[in-house]
Amino acid sequence: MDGIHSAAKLVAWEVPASMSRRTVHRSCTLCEATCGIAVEVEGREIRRVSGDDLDPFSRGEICPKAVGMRELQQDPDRLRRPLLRTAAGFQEISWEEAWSRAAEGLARVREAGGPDAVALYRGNPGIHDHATTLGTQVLARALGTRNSFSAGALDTWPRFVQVSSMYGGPLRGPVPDVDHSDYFLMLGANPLVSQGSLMTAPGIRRRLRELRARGGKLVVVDPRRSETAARADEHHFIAPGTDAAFLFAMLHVLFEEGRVDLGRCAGIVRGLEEVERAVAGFPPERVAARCGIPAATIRRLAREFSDARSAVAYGRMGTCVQRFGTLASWGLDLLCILTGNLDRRGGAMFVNPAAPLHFALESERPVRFGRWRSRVGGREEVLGEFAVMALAEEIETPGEGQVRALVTVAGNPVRTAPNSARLERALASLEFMVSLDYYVNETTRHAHLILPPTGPLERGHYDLALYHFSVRNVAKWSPPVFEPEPGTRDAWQTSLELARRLMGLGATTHAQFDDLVLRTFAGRALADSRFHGELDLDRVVEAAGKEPGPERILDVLLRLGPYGDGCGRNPGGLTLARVQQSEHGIDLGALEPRLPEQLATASGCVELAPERLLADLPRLEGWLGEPPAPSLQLINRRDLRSMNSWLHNLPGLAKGRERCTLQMHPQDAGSRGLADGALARVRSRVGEIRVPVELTLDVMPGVVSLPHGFGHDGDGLGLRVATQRPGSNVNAVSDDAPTDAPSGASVLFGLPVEVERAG
Ligand SMILES: Nc1nc2c(c(=O)[nH]1)N[C@H]1C(S)=C(S)[C@@H](COP(=O)(O)OP(=O)(O)OC[C@H]3O[C@@H](n4cnc5c(=O)[nH]c(N)nc54)[C@H](O)[C@@H]3O)O[C@H]1N2
Ligand SMILES: Nc1nc2c(c(=O)[nH]1)N[C@H]1C(S)=C(S)[C@@H](COP(=O)(O)OP(=O)(O)OC[C@H]3O[C@@H](n4cnc5c(=O)[nH]c(N)nc54)[C@H](O)[C@@H]3O)O[C@H]1N2
Ligand code: SF4
Ligand SMILES: [Mo]
Repeated sequence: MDGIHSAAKLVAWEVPASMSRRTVHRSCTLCEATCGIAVEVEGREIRRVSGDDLDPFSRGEICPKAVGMRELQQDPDRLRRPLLRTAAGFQEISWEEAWSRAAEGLARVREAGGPDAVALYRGNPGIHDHATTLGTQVLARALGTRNSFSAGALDTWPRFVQVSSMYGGPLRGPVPDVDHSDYFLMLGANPLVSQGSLMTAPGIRRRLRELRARGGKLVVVDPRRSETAARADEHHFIAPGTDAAFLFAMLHVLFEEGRVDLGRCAGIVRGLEEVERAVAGFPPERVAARCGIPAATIRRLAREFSDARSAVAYGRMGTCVQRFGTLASWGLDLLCILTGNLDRRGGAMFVNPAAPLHFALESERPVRFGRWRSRVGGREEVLGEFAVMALAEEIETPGEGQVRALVTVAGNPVRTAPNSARLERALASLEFMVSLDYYVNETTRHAHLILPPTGPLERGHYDLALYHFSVRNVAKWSPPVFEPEPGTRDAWQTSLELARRLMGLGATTHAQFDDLVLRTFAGRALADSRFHGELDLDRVVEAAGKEPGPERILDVLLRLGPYGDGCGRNPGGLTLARVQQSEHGIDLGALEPRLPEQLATASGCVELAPERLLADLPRLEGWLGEPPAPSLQLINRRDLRSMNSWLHNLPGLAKGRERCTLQMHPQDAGSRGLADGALARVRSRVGEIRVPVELTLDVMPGVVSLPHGFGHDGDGLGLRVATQRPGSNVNAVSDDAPTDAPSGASVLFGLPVEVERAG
């Protein structure tokens, strides 16, 4: 496992070469790293998947999951045709019948209960496929429901709310300029396993190694000595949920010691005095004991950070899905800004994506939250959605607008959302449910219809969403490796077929509808682009050509983007065709300073002290004032060969030692009579699970760690490999009640649990 590069050899699967072999270069779509892979095929057989040495971004690096691209393509359990649930189980039906039945079933519920009676849930893999990203936008519009949900409230919301509040929109935040940084302070992220998140950085292990090799320093702050922490210059245990306090203490030191220096941001920030007042109450000596980090260490880290030639503070799941996720995310950016490291080489920098998608998430500028509220819980709308914890209550609670039907796209909320048993009961009670998914899994087993997309190597691919977070500006098109298998339909077609029917446009042909969709996207992209006012929409639509499909939209986004040909206004600029000519992808260069044009705030400044964030300070103060809870605190972890709740059905990734263990400090285990390997019962307000204990000094005393995404149990799953080693479902014990106030996101890490010997 040492060296991601050598993993390429591990996963290689060689057979003798033959004349008919060919190699297709493309990107791996299994995580956010977008590594280039070389797929060697013979007929429809995949002979080998390895790193693409000529990909300018990933330079040959891959991780062991890359083999999953082959196994997923070939998995006999992966669905190829639509399934209808009948009394005798799931049965294959024709596509025409499937689309019609799906649209009719949804329309029926909508007619009886209004548009909000149909809910939509979009899962994580949808952002790894441009056709699904764009297609589900069309579907969402056709459904017209306010009951729209995604994995966002289990993941990015605190960061997106903070970034929107400070810079004007969710995709406008900075990413670490890891390749040039001299000091990397990392809280609550484990990129050596996750491969980076909201930081698209293929080969992150190499990048961090290079940072240290050039004299830079990597400091990791995490309640677990993670795989990344183990390779850092320093690791500090921190008590879960105390990151905001820790970061405010560092900021306190900057003010106290006269170290505040805005650098490039001078003159374009607002609210510095408010920040000074806000952190005045957080001297290191006050928070040290609660964080578990000595005051002298906090002071030293603040000085080191401000003295470094360039420095960046980065956090991910551990600073998001915790009790004070938005405040912690705020603290990270403030630390960069107040030390002159925002928009500075080696600091936190802004990406300039070739195919910008800002308009897709920014219905207003600056983005506002809470424009409407959920019916039952009164939860605020965030980026056009409600937190997925509201889904169960909206299904359970009768009355006008009650959710009676659901569409899921590429998601498994019955395993990935907290209090999953409650959500599963709710889904089982629905009148109608449609899932666009590859598998019959814990969620889709409740669907009346499952509509699978084409295989992962049967589609073209562009990392539309992830390139908004890449640590270099890049553009790469991946051609399909194979023609789609006969009898399959792609995600785009299914989305549009459903949308067209739901919009009552049955008389419109698919091609006409595709034109309409193109025009809508092109209009929004044009209004958003630097060519606004210079080009008219007809010209843009005409430039995109006549071939239906999501690639026309991609072409428009590239042409109107910062490097685009402007549909002729900027000859020599990017078009999709030009991107396609570069087999290994195009490097558009290192991140460059982008202030102030990056900003979409009303003031045109970086808002250092947004009202929504300031308003959460009393909650933090109150919590710090209470004595810490006596129970153990549960945090989660990820596994290198897994991806959230899926990929467990792929034999090459499922093998190896048991991964679903409760990591526990010997001190905590001893006092409960738990030996290594013993079966523990983990209990919370919402449920209990049984799981083997793994004793380790790598977790902080008082903290226990479980992986997320397991629990492939119960009836009716079409996962023959995964069900052999089901593991335990952490979300059976994750409480769905606690939230991070400013974002409404779930608190998944740092939840209280009781652990005892299973009798
Ligand atoms: N306790 C706890 N809960 C968590 C987390 C945690 O750390 N701890 N992490 C959270 C995070 S960060 C996330 S992102 C979520 C993920 O939550 P979800 O998005 O709900 O779950 P996934 O496991 O990513 O779901 C993947 C589903 O998509 C299907 N799929 C894969 N590729 C495709 C495709 O191309 N098209 C279609 N149509 N379907 C496809 C798979 O078959 C599978 O059913 O989980 C969250 N939940
Ligand atoms: N192999 C693999 N790769 C993945 C995934 C996967 O499931 N498997 N999932 C993908 C997805 S959807 C995402 S969003 C990313 C997530 O990417 P990361 O956030 O990098 O991954 P996590 O493992 O969730 O890391 C969170 C870290 O936060 C720590 N932590 C927990 N609570 C706290 C706290 O209160 N404070 C601090 N400072 N730290 C805390 C945990 O111990 C853990 O080390 O990974 C992606 N990549
Ligand atoms: S790091 Fe991510 S993108 Fe790269 S090979 Fe592994 S799973 Fe694929
Ligand atoms: Mo995620």
